[in-house]
Amino acid sequence: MKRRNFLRRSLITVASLSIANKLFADHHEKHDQSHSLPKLPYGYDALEPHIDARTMEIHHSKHHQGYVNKLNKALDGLDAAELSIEDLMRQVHEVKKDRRRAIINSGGGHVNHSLFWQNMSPKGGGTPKGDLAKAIERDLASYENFREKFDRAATKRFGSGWGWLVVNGEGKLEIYSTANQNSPYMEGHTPILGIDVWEHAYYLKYQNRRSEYVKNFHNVINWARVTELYLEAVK
Ligand code: MN3
Repeated sequence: MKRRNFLRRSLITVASLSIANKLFADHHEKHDQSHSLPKLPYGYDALEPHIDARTMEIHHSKHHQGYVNKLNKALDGLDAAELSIEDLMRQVHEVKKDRRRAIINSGGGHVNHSLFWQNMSPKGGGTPKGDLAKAIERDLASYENFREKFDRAATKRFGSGWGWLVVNGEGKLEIYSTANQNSPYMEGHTPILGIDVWEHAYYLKYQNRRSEYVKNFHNVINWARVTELYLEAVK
């Protein structure tokens, strides 16, 4: 009888522990996993003349590294440190309130830049093909309309932020911009193409001419990779 009670109490404890939201919990062991700066898939000068080497070097090695460092610090001691960066941003509303803003800023900075580097290639440019081209025609009427809307979102975003092509919750393409480092994952969307319109992304070469930077970004878009990301998102 005694043994049965003990067993029941143990089961209740296990059940309530597994119900407790992991993201709220403090974690007292040292995490081996921490987020790290992804290697660029090309050289700093590979996107010249559209994106200059000095901008790429500072942007990747200083700005993105800075977001990664701040993210690891903000996650220190939280179970949320074990989530992938995409899952972390999807669930960031559940993170402890005193850490949430820091994790939105630094985690958003990490996930947004990680996508941005993949979105560009020295062999980029041209127009989307295949399934993505069909989806653009289905959801955004035409490539020309996509381009006009995307450029407008990126150019008109006041202050710092990002212009996006995303797959929304219904599997449809959408274009919009976000402020600061806010990520489309926070809205339950999957970003597949993003343009960084913080001044640090273009100021050395373009100064105040953001629209010229946005126009030239199209010369380096890696549509093959964007198409892969689209197919993964709608799978
Ligand atoms: Mn940036």
